[in-house]
Amino acid sequence: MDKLQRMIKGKIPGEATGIEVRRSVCTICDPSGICGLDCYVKDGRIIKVEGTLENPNNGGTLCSKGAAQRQWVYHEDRLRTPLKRVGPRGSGEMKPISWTEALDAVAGNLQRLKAESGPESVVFYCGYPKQPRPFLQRLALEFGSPNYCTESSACFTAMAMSWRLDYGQMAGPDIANTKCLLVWSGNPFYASTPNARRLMDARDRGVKFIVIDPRKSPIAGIADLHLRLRPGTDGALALAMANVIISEGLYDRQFVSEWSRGFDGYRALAAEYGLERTEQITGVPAALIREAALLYATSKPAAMMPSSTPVVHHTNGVQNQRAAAALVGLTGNFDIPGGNVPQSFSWLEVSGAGFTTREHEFAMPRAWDDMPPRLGAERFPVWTRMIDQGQAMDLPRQIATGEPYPLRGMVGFGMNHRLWPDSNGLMAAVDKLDFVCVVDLFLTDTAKHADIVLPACSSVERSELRCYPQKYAILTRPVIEPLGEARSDTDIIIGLVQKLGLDDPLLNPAGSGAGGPGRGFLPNGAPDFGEVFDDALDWILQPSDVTITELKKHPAGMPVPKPLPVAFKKYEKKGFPTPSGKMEFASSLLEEQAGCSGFDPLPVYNEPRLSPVSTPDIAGEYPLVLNTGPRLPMFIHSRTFRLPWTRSLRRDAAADLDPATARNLGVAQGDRIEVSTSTGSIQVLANLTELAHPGTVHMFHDYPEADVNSLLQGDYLDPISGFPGYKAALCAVKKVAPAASPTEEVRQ
Ligand SMILES: Nc1nc2c(c(=O)[nH]1)N[C@H]1C(S)=C(S)[C@@H](COP(=O)(O)OP(=O)(O)OC[C@H]3O[C@@H](n4cnc5c(=O)[nH]c(N)nc54)[C@H](O)[C@@H]3O)O[C@H]1N2
Ligand SMILES: Nc1nc2c(c(=O)[nH]1)N[C@H]1C(S)=C(S)[C@@H](COP(=O)(O)OP(=O)(O)OC[C@H]3O[C@@H](n4cnc5c(=O)[nH]c(N)nc54)[C@H](O)[C@@H]3O)O[C@H]1N2
Ligand SMILES: [Mo]
Repeated sequence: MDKLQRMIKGKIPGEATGIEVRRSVCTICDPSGICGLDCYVKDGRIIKVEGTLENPNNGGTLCSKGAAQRQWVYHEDRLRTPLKRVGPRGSGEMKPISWTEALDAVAGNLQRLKAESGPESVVFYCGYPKQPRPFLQRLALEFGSPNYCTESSACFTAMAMSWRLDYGQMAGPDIANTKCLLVWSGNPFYASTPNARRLMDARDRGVKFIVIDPRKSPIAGIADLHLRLRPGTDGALALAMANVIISEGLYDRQFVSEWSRGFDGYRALAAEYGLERTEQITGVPAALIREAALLYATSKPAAMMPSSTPVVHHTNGVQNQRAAAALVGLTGNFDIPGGNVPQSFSWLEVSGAGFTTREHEFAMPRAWDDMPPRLGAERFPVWTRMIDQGQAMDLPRQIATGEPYPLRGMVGFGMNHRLWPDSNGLMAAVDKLDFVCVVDLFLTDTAKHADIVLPACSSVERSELRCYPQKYAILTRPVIEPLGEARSDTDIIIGLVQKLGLDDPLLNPAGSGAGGPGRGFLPNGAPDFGEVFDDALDWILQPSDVTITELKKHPAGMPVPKPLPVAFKKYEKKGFPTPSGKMEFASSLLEEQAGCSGFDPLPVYNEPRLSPVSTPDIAGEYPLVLNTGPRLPMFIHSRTFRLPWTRSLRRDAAADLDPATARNLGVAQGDRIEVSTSTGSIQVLANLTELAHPGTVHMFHDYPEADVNSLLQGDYLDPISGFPGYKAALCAVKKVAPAASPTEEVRQ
């Protein structure tokens, strides 16, 4: 082999080899793990990927999913053309059609439904992808439908709502300056490797870790204290900790008396959670609860790290999360260096990136009051008051009942029916709609039910703006041509805005309905909306010093110019953005809803709706707690099952059981078991692991062959947020067949 061939084989970039390193981002995890991605491109194809060294989030690293990027981008199942359904819904019988035909069909059906049943009859939905969201919301509202909703109906929002009920705003941990980190759920070693690296740095600095998690997760393994509670009992635990802190006189009297509302009621409520009683409820030894409360209250400053989901994935989730968040104010750790610091929101669900944008104005071209009520408005009034989206968990109900008005059409970007509890029920409901369009990279099991399927492209084939709490921003440009006729989600939305002839000075500047004023056409024949997209971003960025022109000069991203300074104790000047202007141990908003069950103004503890304590009769038949969706390092929701590298790391759908629980059931490693609830059953392999909580079955979600959400009831929801109780239902486990071979094992 000559030298050049060896250099090509070694993928050495340079003129001689014709290999160019182009910068992009990996959005396989979104938004917590948007990692900088260096793509080695030769002859228009990515031949290798690496993490971008300059990117402050990943600093040159990539996780197993990011490393499998090329299998994601070039997967043989990638959609390459728009499709039209020709067989029955769900059959997957589709025929390729042109973009013109596809967009005509979507726009035509939307106009028809609008004329027949009003614009509100069409639902615009976005799954886990974040990039299209402000654009899709703008399209929905301009079309006239209030029914814009997203996967945030089951992720993050309820946690943020809980903090907002207490403080009027969310406040993240100032990890860099803290002495003690109270990790209230969250497993960054599996769920966010960039964060895990920051936590390891904190650990090296001697920061104390307290971890609240039913499982012996990796972070629990390095904690000073690990409180291993029964899933869904967080509220009781938090109140018991408050009780210790208050009765030992360790709370911040000045903050509480000057800046809080409802403390007396809160103190009385906490007093009901003595250590022994709380040990019985949570399973955490009394002495350990006390020790954790003392460590958190006496370490100054101390920060709490909430996760976006596990605490609020419960039928009692918002109140549990409120009780946990209340400890921050109680101990005087709110908005101080090293405590929990609220920071303004920048772009695409990232706060604290050091600049503000006009994202909200962009996404909200109309006011909610000018439109009919949103999805879930009546059932989840607190959500509707606080969140600028519909609550998607109400979809099956409204489709079935037609109340308060019929829903007839749906446009779903990255829509995965397996997200919903009673996933099959949701799919059956969607099948009743008159018209469904799904936009995805793959012909997923959900997309097979659509009338029109549009091919989206991956992050390396599109332009997008992203930012980081490290005061850093990046604007990517496509590093390869889109596969086949795939298009970016935002281009699809701009195309629809123009096809529908919507009056939108930014996305339809020429006001044409004919395909737009782009700069001509892309090599794959699509109209080039690059300028429209860039101009829209520039408009959005107008209040900041970040500009598209400057970003273009820095393909790997750049530090935000003149980042907004981080200020502390902002409430001393402006008060809290709550109705009372104070931190609310007793929530004014919930007070208004008094009478609805679970809507107590104080963060009361109620058992999960299904639990060995609340429903002992059901627990007689289904004695184990079903805790679904614990993250696995190699999978992300439904996305990476089909990639050979990631799938090889855990081939079989499996449920985790602790060895003692398994022994009692007569189950051994690798045995085939049936996990059942009163709603249904699935078969998976048993994975015996000390990580698992005794008496609990932990099962990752979204496996096509074993969909754990088909075991949950569709109305198993938190009454305040509408979030599903993914993390505590009841189930039974039965051995179906012994392990196929002694070597058959699943690992984590
Ligand atoms: N690899 C990978 N990474 C991901 C994802 C993925 O699917 N795969 N998903 C992304 C998304 S969308 C999200 S929202 C985040 C979630 O990120 P994390 O919350 O960090 O991850 P989880 O594994 O869902 O939950 C964290 C821990 O919460 C514990 N837990 C479960 N139930 C309870 C409970 O009732 N109380 C308490 N205190 N703890 C409980 C679990 O045992 C687990 O160890 O991860 C993101 N990152
Ligand atoms: N049982 C249980 N269920 C859960 C959870 C749990 O813990 N337990 N977690 C919940 C949480 S926190 C979350 S965030 C949700 C995850 O929510 P989902 O939206 O179900 O997440 P994904 O399966 O990652 O993505 C949905 C679809 O988006 C497609 N997609 C990927 N990238 C793009 C893109 O750029 N454009 C377009 N148009 N499509 C794209 C994917 O191919 C996929 O089909 O699941 C929820 N469901
Ligand atoms: Mo999530």
